[in-house]
Amino acid sequence: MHRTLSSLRIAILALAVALPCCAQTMPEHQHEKAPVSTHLTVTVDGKPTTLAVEDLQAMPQKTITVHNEHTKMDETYTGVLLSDLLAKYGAPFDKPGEKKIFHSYLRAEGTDKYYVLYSGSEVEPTMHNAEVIVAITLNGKPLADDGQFKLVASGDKRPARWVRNLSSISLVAVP
Ligand SMILES: Nc1nc2c(c(=O)[nH]1)N[C@H]1C(S)=C(S)[C@@H](COP(=O)(O)O)O[C@H]1N2
Ligand SMILES: [Mo]
Repeated sequence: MHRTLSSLRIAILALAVALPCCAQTMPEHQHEKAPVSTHLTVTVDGKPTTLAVEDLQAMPQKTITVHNEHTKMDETYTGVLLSDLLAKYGAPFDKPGEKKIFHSYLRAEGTDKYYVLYSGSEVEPTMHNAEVIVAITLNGKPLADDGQFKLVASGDKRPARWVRNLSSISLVAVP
């Protein structure tokens, strides 16, 4: 009898310790921390160029305000249009270049290896209404935990294709 009581006490104690820990399930929009991105590699025609945040700061800046469906907040991002980056590093969207863009996809990857695809046409503002930028600030401040670069698209209903801690973008032609 004595024995049963004390093991019951131990069981209750163990439950009391374990419960608050199990209750800490993460809200849907929260995420594991990824290593902070400090460089961005842009690859066009298999040729990689590694950029620092200063390289993007020196380019024309684009600001977009988007609604983050997970945080339920409006967020204002500033950075460089992805199409400007592609044009600068070998994929201009001009008459000779447009076929290449039409036949290519973009693979954008974060430091945690999370990656998403966009089609070439979808990131080209002369083709598509929504804007895709490589952001370097959020609400006027550096991105902090989201790294130095974050891919943000104004046309998506939820932020799943926004890539925090963006570390590489490749334009890949589909034969
Ligand atoms: N690097 C990286 N970016 C990512 C993810 C990820 O796991 N790693 N998850 C995506 C998904 S599925 C969502 S819903 C949003 C959520 O980001 P937030 O919590 O910053 O709003 O980030 C997207 N970008
Ligand atoms: Mo998500």
